[in-house]
Amino acid sequence: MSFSTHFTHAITRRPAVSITAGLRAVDTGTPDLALMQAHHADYIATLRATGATVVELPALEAYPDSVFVEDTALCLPQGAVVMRPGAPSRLGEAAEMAPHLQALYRQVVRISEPQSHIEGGDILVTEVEILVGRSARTNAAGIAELTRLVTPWGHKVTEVHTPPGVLHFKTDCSLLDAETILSTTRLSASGCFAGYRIIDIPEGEEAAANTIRFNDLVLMPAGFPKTRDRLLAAGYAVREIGNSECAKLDGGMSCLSLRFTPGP
Ligand code: CIR
Repeated sequence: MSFSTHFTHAITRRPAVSITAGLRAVDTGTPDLALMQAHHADYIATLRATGATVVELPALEAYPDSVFVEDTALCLPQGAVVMRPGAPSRLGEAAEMAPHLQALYRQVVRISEPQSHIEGGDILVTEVEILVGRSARTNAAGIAELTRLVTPWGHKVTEVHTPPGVLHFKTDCSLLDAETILSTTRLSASGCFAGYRIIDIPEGEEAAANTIRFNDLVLMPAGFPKTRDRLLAAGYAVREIGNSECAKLDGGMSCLSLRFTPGP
């Protein structure tokens, strides 16, 4: 079973009322909390339908973006790494996540150097390496510190680049199985996925690139029929989840959970 696609656990956090103050690159309207909650419930039910245990943490009003738990940690089979988000308003979210990881993992380590910044959205874990995109949120010091922490666990970190103007590396790509990556062409054109099979996002549907392979399902945002049909034709079991409200805050499928199998 691939550790990069199959998991026993996920952690999510309920959206806060303060979500309306969440960070966004472009203002496309105020997110509707009730609709976001309905989408979030569907997302959690879909994760659970695969047989996984989903921990639902309470909303954190002090952190408008805290529903996007992925950015707070990197979860690996050997242990968890607590991140140091590059967005100042999100820095405290990582400390809020740490005790929940400590409850499930024997080894929890931290990105701790003051100059280091790194967010989970910039990290794509595949079966053979950990790709980390430098971005406005993730810097070289953060990647270097992550490398020092996970090398003893047997992981290889490869530094890549998040395209300019794109929030996170995984805004533009996702792992579909041990060999296959779904990617926008603006990202894959950089050559960062050499050696993998690439499924291209159809032109105009770039916002569908952030999906998650979670056990036997691929969760993707609703409203991107060309991408859905391409994934179905490739043989994946696809579930479409409403993402209109998170999209207003540049969030997608991966951002909403930490996915992992705690080590022995
Ligand atoms: C932010 O700008 O940090 C949030 N509004 C969106 C975070 C999305 N997270 C992710 O892609 N992993």
